[in-house]
Formats: sequence, structure tokens, C-alpha cells
Amino acid sequence: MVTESDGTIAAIATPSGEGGIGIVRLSGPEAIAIASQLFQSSRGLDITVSRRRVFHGHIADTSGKVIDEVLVHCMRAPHSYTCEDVVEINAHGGPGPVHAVLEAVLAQGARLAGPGEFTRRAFLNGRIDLVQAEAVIDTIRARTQAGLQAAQSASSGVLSRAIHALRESLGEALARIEAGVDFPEEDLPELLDAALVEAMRDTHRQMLALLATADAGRLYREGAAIAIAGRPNAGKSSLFNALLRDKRAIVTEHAGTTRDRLEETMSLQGVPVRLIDTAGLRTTDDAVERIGVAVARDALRAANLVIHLIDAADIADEDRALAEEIAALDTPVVRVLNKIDLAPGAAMPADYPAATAVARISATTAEGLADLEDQLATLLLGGVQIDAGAVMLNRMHQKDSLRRAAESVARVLADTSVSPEFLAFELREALQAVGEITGETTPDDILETIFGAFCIGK
Ligand SMILES: Nc1nc2c(ncn2[C@@H]2O[C@H](COP(=O)(O)OP(=O)(O)OP(=O)(O)O)[C@@H](O)[C@H]2O)c(=O)[nH]1
Ligand SMILES: [Mg+2]
Repeated sequence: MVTESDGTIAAIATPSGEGGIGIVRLSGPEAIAIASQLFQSSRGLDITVSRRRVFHGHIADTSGKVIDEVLVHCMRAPHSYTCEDVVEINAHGGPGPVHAVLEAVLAQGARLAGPGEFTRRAFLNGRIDLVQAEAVIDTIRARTQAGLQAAQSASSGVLSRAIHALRESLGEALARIEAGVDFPEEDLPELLDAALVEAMRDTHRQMLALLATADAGRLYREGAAIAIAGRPNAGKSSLFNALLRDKRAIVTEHAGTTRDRLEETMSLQGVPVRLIDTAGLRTTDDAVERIGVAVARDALRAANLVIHLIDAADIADEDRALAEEIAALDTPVVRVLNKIDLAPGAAMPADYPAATAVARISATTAEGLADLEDQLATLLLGGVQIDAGAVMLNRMHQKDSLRRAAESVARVLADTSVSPEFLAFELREALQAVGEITGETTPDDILETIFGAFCIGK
């Protein structure tokens, strides 16, 4: 992958296929000069000197042949996404015109941008930090309103500010200790005075609080898989449909209706969820159903959470066997009595293995459904009551860095009477780790991976 950040880059910025408009974006010192070579203004304006920002006209190739009628949008450094000169050529939205414009731009000396290269330039030029750059991709990929809100929150800089506040207090502590290291004959017991220790404790608490948000942040971004399991006819497909508010799966009174795994995406109180309906689990001689049962077992193993559905009007020994099988998976399980409209007095057998939560519902009357949704959302969010707009870690690597930083601070707090060199070492480690989150100290290979995951043109 290209890592140089000089030169002028170009890429198609809109999705492939047909649309109202298609945009070719250029960024770099030659962006406006290159566009001016190809652009014929309908009012005879020269985009290299005009103070306007939007121009109407045509793009023609080097032989003068018109490619398309366009609007050209010029954004001069540093007032652009990348902080460089940026030109966006708005052509008609179709693969033909957009590719022809890109070819013409490349022929004039622009280089095809790598994945995420525009955003990487915004990062390298200091317009956004790494947290915000990553939030760009999360914004693009957000699958629910809450996911979008979480990405926007990170993009607006609230997480960056929280990280900077941590860096500042770590930096202050380090400066105080280093001053002590430089003058070892000074009063060493004073090195970590009570106020400094208290400040470090506070920093450590803030780190732990932020760490506790990581699972929720990841969930809003990546979503979770919930598999519905149970004996044939328990009402799994009925519940699947009820949660989706859609008649997606076939429901019949015949045991063994669902044979394949069905999967749909839904928003569970803002959490993107892949909901999976499976074949009823039983031993069967039917070859097709047997495959379905094997597929169902795989789905259970892969899920973040399992709903074990039991027919309240027909509780049997097989339900216990299944409860034991699911308990052995080590996945959180919500055990649900269904069809309580048929058996209002039915109770969950007390001697089943412990479940993470229990509920009573009727998939047909929707009784208990809202409570079940509450329970599922709470379980997925790990009991952390967190608003999607709150300060939240969104990524595994952020969590990993912050965890290492918190461990270093914990070692400082564990024994403040050790040598100042040791304390300084731990604080430097913590600063390094925290800086990896915002990008100040992130190794190049990690940056490669992060920006490599972007699409070309972003
Ligand atoms: N009265 C009542 N009937 C229900 C309820 N839930 C499901 N049923 C009925 O139970 C039968 C089986 O429902 P399904 O949703 O197909 O059950 P399933 O678990 O998907 O069954 P398989 O796919 O065969 O494993 C159907 O006749 C449903 O109408 C409920 O809460 N109350
Ligand atoms: Mg079914």
C-alpha cells in the first residue's frame, strides 16, 4: 500500500452503479491545476484564479472531446476535508461518465488514491485525530440510528477530549516525578505528595469508567447475534416474526417446519442485532431435518446470546436436556416460556441449569414481548446503562491500549514509595498507550491496517 502523503490523489467518491450524480474527488497541491486542464467553464471562468467555489461546465479529455456536463466544486487548503486543495467533479451518476472523468484526471498526473487515503490525509494534516478518523468509517457503516449516534459522538470529538484529559493528567504527574529524578538529593518522600496520588487515583478511576463502556461501544458498532433455539413447535419462528414485526418465517402447527437457518437484521433498542431462527432441536430420521438440526447447533455456538424457547403448554424432558446442552455452551441464555396465553399458570421447572435471565411471553398475543426486548438489550449491553451519544470506546484496539495504560497507573498507585525512575517509566508507558488511541503514538503498521479498512474514495 502507498504510504507517501505527497502528490495529488484522485478517486471515485460515490458508490458504483447508477445514481443521480457520481463524484470524482481530487486532493493535493495540483488538484485545482489538474481539474482546470480538463474543465471548460460555461461562463468562461478560470478555476485556478476565480474566487468562486462552484463552477458549471464540461469536462473534456486531452483531445478536447467532451466527456460530461459537470459541476466542479473547489475547496482550497486548508478549508477542506483533507486540509489540502480539494476538487470534487460532480458528473452524471453512472459507471461510464464517472470512470471517464477519473481516467482523464489520472492522465493529467493525479495518482489513484489508496483505501482511506483522503481521511488519512485529514489525520496526517491534523484536522482530525485517529478516533475521529475511525468514526468516519463507523458513520458510513452504521446500521441503526443508535449506531450512527455513537459514531457521530466519537466524530464530534467527545472521546478525543476525554483521552486528551487523561494524557494531560498523566503528563503532569510525569513532569512532577521527572523533576524529582533530576534532583535526587531533594526531599524524595515528597515526590508523590498526597495531592498527586489523589490525582492519579482519579485518573485511574476515569480510565476504568471509560473501559467499562468498551463492550457497549463495540456492540453499537458491530452488533450481536441472537439465536432462537428450542424444541420443534415451541414457537421459535413465531417469536422471530414477532421481534422483526414481519411475517418473515413460515409458521405452522407441524413440528419440524423450519429446516434451514433464517437470519434477519433488526434494531433492538438501537443495538444492531442479527436474529437467527433455527430448526427445532430433536433427534429425527428425516435427512433434511437432521442437517437443519446440525446447522442450528452451529448457530447456537456462534451466537452472542441464545433464547431458549419452551412451550409452556408442553414442557417435556427434552426441554431439560436442551437446557443442559445450551448451558454447556457458556453463552448467555434467556430461557423463555412461550404460549402463556394457552397455559397462564405454567411455571419454569425449578431444577433446570441456571439461565442468565428468564421471561414469559406469548408470541401470538405479544404479551411479555416488550419485557423480553428490554432484557435482551440490557444483557447485550452488559448491564451498562449507556446512551449511544455518551463517551464510549468503540474499538478493540482502543480498549487494549487503555487497559495497558490503566495497568501502568495501577502499578504506580500500588506502591508510590519505589524509585522515581520506576514511577516515571510506568507513566511513560501509560502515556504511550493512551496516545495510541488518538493516533499520536500509533505505530505505522497499525495505521496501515486502520486506514486500509476504508473504502477507496473516502
Ligand atoms: N397460542 C399460541 N400459539 C403459538 C404461540 N407461539 C406459537 N404458536 C403456535 O405454535 C405453532 C408452532 O409455531 P412455530 O413458530 O412454527 O414454531 P417453531 O418453534 O418455529 O417450530 P419448528 O420450526 O417446527 O421447530 C404454530 O401453530 C403457532 O401458531 C403462542 O404464543 N400462543
Ligand atoms: Mg420454525
